[in-house]
Amino acid sequence: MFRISVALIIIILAAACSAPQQQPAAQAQPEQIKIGALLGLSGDIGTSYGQPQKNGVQLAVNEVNESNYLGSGKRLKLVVVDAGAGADTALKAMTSLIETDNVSAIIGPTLSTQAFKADPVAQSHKIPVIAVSNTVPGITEMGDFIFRCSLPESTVIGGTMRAAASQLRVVKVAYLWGKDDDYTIAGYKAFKDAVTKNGLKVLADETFNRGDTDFKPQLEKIIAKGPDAILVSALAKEAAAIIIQARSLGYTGTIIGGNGFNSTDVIKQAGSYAEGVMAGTAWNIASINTRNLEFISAYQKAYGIKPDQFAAQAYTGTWLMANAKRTAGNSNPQAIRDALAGISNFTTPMGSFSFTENREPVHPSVVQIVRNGRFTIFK
Ligand code: 1QQ
Repeated sequence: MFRISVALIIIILAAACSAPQQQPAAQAQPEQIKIGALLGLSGDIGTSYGQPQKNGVQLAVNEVNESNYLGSGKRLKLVVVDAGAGADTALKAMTSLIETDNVSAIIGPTLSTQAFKADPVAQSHKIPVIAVSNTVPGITEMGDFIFRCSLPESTVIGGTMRAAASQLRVVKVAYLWGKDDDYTIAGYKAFKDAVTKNGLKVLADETFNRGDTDFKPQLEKIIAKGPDAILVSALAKEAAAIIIQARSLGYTGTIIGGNGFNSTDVIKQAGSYAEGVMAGTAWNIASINTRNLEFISAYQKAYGIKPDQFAAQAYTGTWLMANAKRTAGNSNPQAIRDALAGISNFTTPMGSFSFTENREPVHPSVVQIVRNGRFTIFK
């Protein structure tokens, strides 16, 4: 009896020891590759630029992760910070992304004015940056870790003014530009170059400051001279107010803007006054390349609204960064930088994309005009 009991206990113990483990096998945690998005999510640029940019970045990160683009076990981890609307806030946010969050690459910041202050921090830490909306000359000259996928204002405005001169027979023009922001100053200079190249006649040259809301004194002077077109270099909030006030004062000529006009928020704010407004752009919703159609439909599905140029560029910049990370095969910022520099003919919603050896974008631009409340391609 005793022997049977001992044998039974031994059998039970042996069975218990060899029983399969009940705890689930420890899952290997995916390797997190941190990417920072430094975007102007508040102040006068939050709704017009920062928000669509955030949507674009987030959509690309989701797609990269869901498709296992970086290889199994590797995931992008997105850290979004608000760069605010000014240069000092951008500098602070850039410093915290690099020194506290330890990101290995950065998308942004929204304004060139912010980039000139914040990007030197990334350059000195040798962390690669892709600007997705900076259009002022000199951005990539800050250093070999600074790239951009946003076409410089000079490229885009040149095409717009050629089209205005040849197709709309614009001959006499007036300038209205912001004199305290790097972008609005660069836009003015680009307009001036294009005006000279096309042999146009300048009737007036008026300025304003960022944050101004009343442009009637300048517009009255301009309109009294009778220009065929007013060339406006302004950020979104001022752009919408200028369009509304020019039309309210009875101006019926052409209003031409630069990159600052390319937010759907400008058209929304200006409503029917925006009809006929022209602007050069790096991207247009009517471009029917397959990658663009995929992007537009994914964006609409995710957010229930249509993307604009700022969303498209942020989405593109994030995919470029993901591609560089995949090529690099690790999170080493120097390896990511080198892989970015080698990108050529990458398929994006903006067309086939390459960087020049100076880290500037190469892809087609388009001229657009507002018709029936939306941007359409000007032909
Ligand atoms: C710049 C711009 C602005 C219009 C971006 C929103 O082009 O600051 O360079």
